[in-house]
Amino acid sequence: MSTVQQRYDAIVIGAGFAGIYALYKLHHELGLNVRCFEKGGSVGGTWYWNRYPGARTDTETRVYRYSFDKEIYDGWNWRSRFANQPEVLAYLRSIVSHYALDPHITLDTFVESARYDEAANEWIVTTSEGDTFACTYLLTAIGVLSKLNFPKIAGREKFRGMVVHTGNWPDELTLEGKRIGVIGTGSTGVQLITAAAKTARHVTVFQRNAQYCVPAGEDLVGEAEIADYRNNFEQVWEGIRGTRVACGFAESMVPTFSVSPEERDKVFEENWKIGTGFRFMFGTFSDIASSEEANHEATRFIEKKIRQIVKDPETAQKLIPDQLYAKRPISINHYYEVYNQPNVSLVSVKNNEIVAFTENGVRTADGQEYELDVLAFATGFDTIVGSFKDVEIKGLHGVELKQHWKDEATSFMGIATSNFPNFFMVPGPKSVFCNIPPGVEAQLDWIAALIRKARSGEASAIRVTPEAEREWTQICDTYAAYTLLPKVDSWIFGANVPGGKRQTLFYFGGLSGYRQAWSELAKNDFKGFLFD
Ligand code: N01
Repeated sequence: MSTVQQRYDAIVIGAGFAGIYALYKLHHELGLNVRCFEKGGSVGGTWYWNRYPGARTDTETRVYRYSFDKEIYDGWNWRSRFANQPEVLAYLRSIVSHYALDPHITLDTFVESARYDEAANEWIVTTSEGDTFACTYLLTAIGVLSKLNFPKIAGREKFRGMVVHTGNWPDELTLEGKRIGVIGTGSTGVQLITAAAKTARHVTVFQRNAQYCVPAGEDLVGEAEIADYRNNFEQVWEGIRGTRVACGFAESMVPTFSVSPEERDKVFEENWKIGTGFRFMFGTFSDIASSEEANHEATRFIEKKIRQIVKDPETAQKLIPDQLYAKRPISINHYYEVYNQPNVSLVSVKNNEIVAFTENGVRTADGQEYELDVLAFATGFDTIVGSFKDVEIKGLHGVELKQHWKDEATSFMGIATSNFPNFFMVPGPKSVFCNIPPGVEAQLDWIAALIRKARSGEASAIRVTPEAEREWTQICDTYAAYTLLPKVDSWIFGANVPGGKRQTLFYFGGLSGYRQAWSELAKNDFKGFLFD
């Protein structure tokens, strides 16, 4: 067994949105001695790896950021309503340098294992560099969507072109003048397709299930609007924390069928123009994501738009989903329009899958060959649980996290799990489903409160009771059942990866409900957590 090189109060794994805030919170606010290990060559997490053309946020820039520091908000010179990948990365790097967090981050280092040493009450962490460290508190901030889902297609070695996954896009790869195939039409696929259609010689889209796409809206933010957000910073964020999806718009309280058909269409039309999928799903009417009849009204409207925009009726028909509007909503400008371009073609692989690579491209089950220079997999990720698959984490009595989760990935409050003392996940399974930055801020603010409480009472270990974990699991299942989201297969329920286990991976009570649940816990002396 290798010797411990250094002891820390806390180790944070990952330097994306969650890891950076964890480091800030524990080091700056709690004054702990913290080390953060990041497998990438830069901080940024998702925004470091997902460098494909067209990658950008689809939540407005003003709310796709931290709320903890108004100073940074004031000084940040932003104009894009939806920050693109380099802009988000630059923003995260600016936070790291503003708070002088760099010296606490070790890049290019993958944490391979972490083991709880009960006698010493410390975590022993080993890295890809062969180093061993010890810490009291271990925090994973390894991403919701970071383990690539890379479906296998036979004959890869035959293909003379390039194969990439959007979640690990090579810097040097440009698409200009090339024939690109894109597998997948989720949020990533539609961004890549729309961007590639501008410069590629040809884009062949391999679509399994179509999804409902809503325009993102205007690209730029005016100065008056920015000044308004800056002047009302606290009120804006307080408002956001009181909503479910926390995306910065007023969520509707109006049921779909409480208004006339004409009024319904007017509301859908207005929101189609303003843009964003989340607003279309949650800002139009209160029950689009919970009532099938209401959902059908929204899909009828989007279907009409698709038929109006796409000139070829056969292509339009293929682009119309035959499922409920119940995946994570997509926002994208000019997506349906690209199918009117001669350099874009749509191939349905729903009943005609890609069976093999050939020397020059890929072949579908019907024997048709598609010639390509690049094949891009925009096939998504193994949600949350996948992020833990490559790290061996052992808690009390040497029990492995994977074993602990063999029936279901569970947690209490989405951050901690029984048998794993002083171990926190941001986010872990059954975390709040909402805009990521305010979601992780809420989690880390409370983790910091737990650690503060433990240290002030001289408790050496923070644990979770199995009962609390079971109860939270039930709460999450109950909220999920109120929605239509479990009725379609998607990454939200882990149903997107081959052999993946369908389970409730999120808490659907919204950020407001989640924060409320924490406030009540705090009033109740954090019942469910044990301070030994
Ligand atoms: O992944 P997805 P994503 N053969 O799982 C298809 C966030 N995000 O990377 O629907 C053929 O949604 C699959 O088809 P089907 C955002 O939260 C945010 O696009 O399963 N196709 C689907 O079309 C988003 O929701 C932004 O039938 C296969 C696609 O691949 C989340 O990331 C931007 C296949 C995967 O869609 C994930 O989005 C980008 C196969 N074997 C992403 N396997 C922002 O704007 C899978 N597919 C902030």
